[in-house]
Amino acid sequence: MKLYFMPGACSLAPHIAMCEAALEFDLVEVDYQTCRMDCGSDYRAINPKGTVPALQLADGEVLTEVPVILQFLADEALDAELLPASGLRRLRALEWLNFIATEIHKSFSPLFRPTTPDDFLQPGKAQLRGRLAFVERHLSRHAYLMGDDFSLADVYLFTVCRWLVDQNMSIADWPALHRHSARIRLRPSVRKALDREGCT
Ligand SMILES: N[C@@H](CCC(=O)N[C@@H](CS)C(=O)NCC(=O)O)C(=O)O
Repeated sequence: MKLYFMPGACSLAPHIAMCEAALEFDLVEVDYQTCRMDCGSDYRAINPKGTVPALQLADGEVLTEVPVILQFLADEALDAELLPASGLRRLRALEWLNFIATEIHKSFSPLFRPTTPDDFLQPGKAQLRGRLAFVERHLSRHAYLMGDDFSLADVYLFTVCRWLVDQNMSIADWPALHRHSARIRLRPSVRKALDREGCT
């Protein structure tokens, strides 16, 4: 398998997942500005959306969208128990993946864009704060998003919360979220993936 990534971007989540599952894979870095890969080719030939992550499977098929790739990886490595296998617990985990994707991950996107007008930035940050306050209430009662069990939802949450610092927002404003991120960061898979992406 081949994971197309940009350092520190949302592609960090599947990268951590693959390390967590001890799967074999190659990494291909995509340049944010040019959308080109190390070899010089245009990444849009792999993923026409131009976004990372993309996961190329052994048969050449390409999967995109973080929650979908995370589900694929969890199912590839069932023994690693990265997501509940089925039933209501699986749906609860998917609720978290979807919430992180649509309400947190995508709340960050306009904040990073240099073209976003100033009068959008403060409401955008306020919306993000509201979403994080919801997660904070949950994590003040549970060690992980799925309760006592670590899952890839935690990995995705960790990945997007790393971006708070880029927005001059302190994760310490959400103490339970802060503790959660610190706990996830301690996992060898997380340290390995961060290291390979040249991130702290
Ligand atoms: N819905 C997509 C979003 C992916 C996304 O926004 N990726 C960002 C990095 S976090 C990206 O590739 N940005 C580059 C761009 O938009 O050109 C997914 O879940 O994979």
